Amino acid sequence: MDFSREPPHSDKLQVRKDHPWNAEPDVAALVEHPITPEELVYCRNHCPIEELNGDSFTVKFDGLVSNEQTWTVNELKATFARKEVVAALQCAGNRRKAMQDRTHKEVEGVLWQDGTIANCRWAGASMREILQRVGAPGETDPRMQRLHLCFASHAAPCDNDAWFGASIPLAKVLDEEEDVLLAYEMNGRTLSPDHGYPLRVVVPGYTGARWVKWVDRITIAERESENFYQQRDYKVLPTNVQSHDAADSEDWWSRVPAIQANPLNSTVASAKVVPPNVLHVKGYAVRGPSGQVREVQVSADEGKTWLPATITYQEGRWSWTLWEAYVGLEQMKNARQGKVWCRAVDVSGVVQEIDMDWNLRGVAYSAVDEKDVPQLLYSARY
Ligand SMILES: Nc1nc2c(c(=O)[nH]1)N[C@H]1C(S)=C(S)[C@@H](COP(=O)(O)O)O[C@H]1N2
Ligand SMILES: [Mo]
Repeated sequence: MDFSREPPHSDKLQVRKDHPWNAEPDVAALVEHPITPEELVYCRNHCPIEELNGDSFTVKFDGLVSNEQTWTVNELKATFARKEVVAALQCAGNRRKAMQDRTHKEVEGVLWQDGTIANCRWAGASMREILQRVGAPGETDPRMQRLHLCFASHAAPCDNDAWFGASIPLAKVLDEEEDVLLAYEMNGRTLSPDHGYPLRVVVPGYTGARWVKWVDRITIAERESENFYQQRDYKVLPTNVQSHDAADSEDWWSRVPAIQANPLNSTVASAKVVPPNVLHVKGYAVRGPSGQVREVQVSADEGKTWLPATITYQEGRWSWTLWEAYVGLEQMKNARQGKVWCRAVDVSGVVQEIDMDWNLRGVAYSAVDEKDVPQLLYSARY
């Protein structure tokens, strides 16, 4: 792989892997901003990053459409209205380290902490409108429930495949309320090379791996994307699959569905002592498949009692939720060994589970978060 043409990256991130470049922010700094500033947006790559030519770059729509089309970015902007959506982008590997620490068992993958999430204001063309223009099967078409929208990027060869690809159910895109975009802006500015310039897919509520960056081909198909990252990665393998060799030789990959929606999740991000005896705690939560976060709760007694946190930010259907809580230190047996737990509850009444089983790739970890108070105080940055 050729890493010689990498554009400069944010120096505010902690690098978890150099080639390809993978980095996340400190979570205490992250939760200080409702909309994540670009320099604190994590970056997850399976391939080298290049600054592509935004004037000549094109995206082709094909497959089961009546009217194949190829557009430049300027043509897209001229043809389709600009649509904005605030949505949290999150990697399936977010909190992977917590899974490893809690289950005392090694997981495979970049050892992400809690920082591979970013809440941004995305803008671009409505994918639904584009599909209508190219003559895609409509919502009343009997095939619609079986079809997939496949995204491909041929910008650079990846770790495990010659290109990067993903797919999502066509039904998700055809529903206007789902707000799927072909985006060219992040936080009011042209996308940067690190985050997909000139075009990336935005799939609110779905795992980051489906938000294909540098996307150059979009295809309606009867099958999911054939790409490695759709077929043989980003899956919650059963706990009894203990090694990659077993996953391959017993063909677990084809037996387990690809992760699509994010799980309901939350994290304790920072804490500060308010003298004499109160702990001010902050964190984030993120919605799962059954709706936006309604409530966040914290516990200072390892889950025996839960107190409601105050939600300080939430915007629309797809944003993350920021929260804070004041916990009396006397509620803890001993603040020096104390822990703060948090959990989210969504609008359907679904509550985060206390525990979650280990899986080989350490993906979709969404057990109740549990943080040591001394560690939180040590790493507080606000
Ligand atoms: N072309 C391409 N798109 C990609 C990836 C990639 O490696 N190549 N990584 C995916 C993954 S796993 C995630 S979590 C998000 C990360 O987006 P970000 O780097 O803008 O934070 O991009 C997704 N889109
Ligand atoms: Mo990811």
